[in-house]
Amino acid sequence: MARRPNILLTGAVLEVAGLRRGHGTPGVGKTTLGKELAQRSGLTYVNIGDLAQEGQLYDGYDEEYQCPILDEDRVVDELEEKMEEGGVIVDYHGCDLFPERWFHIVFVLRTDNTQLYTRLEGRGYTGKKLQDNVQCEIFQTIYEEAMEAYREEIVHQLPSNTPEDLEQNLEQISSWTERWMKEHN
Ligand code: DAT
Repeated sequence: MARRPNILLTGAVLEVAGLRRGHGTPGVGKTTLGKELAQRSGLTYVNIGDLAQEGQLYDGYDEEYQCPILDEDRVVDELEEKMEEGGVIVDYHGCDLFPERWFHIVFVLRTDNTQLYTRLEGRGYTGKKLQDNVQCEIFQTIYEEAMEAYREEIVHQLPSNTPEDLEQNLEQISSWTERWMKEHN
């Protein structure tokens, strides 16, 4: 069977417990991009929040953020076999829980704060949850986390503000995937 790459789509994340380990995601467009990319490229889209929900891969409950806490070890075990086969697009708002060897490329989606704020408000986020998510986008927490967790050459930032950005990101990642497959098969 042809070798296919594994892609990580990540985005804004916060340092404190709760959201990053639960399944609330900070609306930077990972799901939209990931699902469309899967359709175009034939790769398999995996949303870590949904996976955890389905398998109840939780370890306790975070009272402050009012969401379940992800059991990271069980998530990694659950995905190991699929990742070894290749051809998986992983969508999660954190990145240092995954083994480095899993991914051939990592994309960190960036949304301007004003837009992120509006989108999150539209989802009903308020108070501390809203503040923390916007805050961490300002400080580029996730990008730094990605640069530490993976080889810098494979970590890329993608703007995710407009439908035009989405289309450009799709084209860019699709052609990268085709090139990767030509080189590795
Ligand atoms: P995430 O999976 O990161 O939480 P999402 O894909 O669910 O984000 O998108 C959150 C919202 O933003 C959703 O209403 C769709 C919209 N959106 C996603 N990508 C966008 C883009 N490039 N331009 C404008 N809106 C976008």
